[in-house]
Amino acid sequence: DTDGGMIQTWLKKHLVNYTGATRHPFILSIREGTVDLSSFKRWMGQDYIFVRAFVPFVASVLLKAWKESDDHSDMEVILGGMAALNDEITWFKNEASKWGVPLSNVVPQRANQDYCRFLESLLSSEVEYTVAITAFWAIEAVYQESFAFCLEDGSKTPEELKETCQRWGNVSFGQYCHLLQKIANQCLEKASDDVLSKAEVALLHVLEHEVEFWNMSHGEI
Ligand code: HMH
Repeated sequence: DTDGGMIQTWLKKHLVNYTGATRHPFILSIREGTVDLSSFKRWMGQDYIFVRAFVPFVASVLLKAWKESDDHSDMEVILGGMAALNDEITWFKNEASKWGVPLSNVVPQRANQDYCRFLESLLSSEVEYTVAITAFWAIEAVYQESFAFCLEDGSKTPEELKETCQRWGNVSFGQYCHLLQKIANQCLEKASDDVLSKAEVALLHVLEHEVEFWNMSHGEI
């Protein structure tokens, strides 16, 4: 673990949790081509609500970077992430209308509410930049790893779902996640033990919320 930094160390330590989030049965079913389209639509409606709550969280990370980071490029990477979210909201609206998913009356399910509440808890100025950027990286990385897996050679992802998988599974989203990981590692390198343990807990919370989020696709409330 000499150059992978703290994130690499944590991913090894919590590999079971990470794999649970990035190789969830819902993702495996997309990759196998056996996914139930009503599950996919349910995920889509819920994720649109999540992404809308994700924007203020990313804005708060941007604010913390501006105040607390000594590296100017951090802000630019985070700003790029915000710009991508702007596209993502437009994409959701188009994609949902193609699938006949009405976004205006989606009822947020319990797991979604819990995840959004967790994001809200990280908005506070009491939450250190290091903790927030670690959570931010983890949230993006889970989607990147999950959807990239559906596009690997040998996957049987249905043609009509490939565009969704591309959204998070593409190479440039992967590079962006890598930049977030680098920023998080730089912060963690300088962090106190107290902040380190808070960041590790935040990472584990993200992984739990992501698993619960995928679980919602099954449909039981
Ligand atoms: C639940 N996690 C969830 N939704 C997303 N869109 C992302 C992560 C990545 O942006």
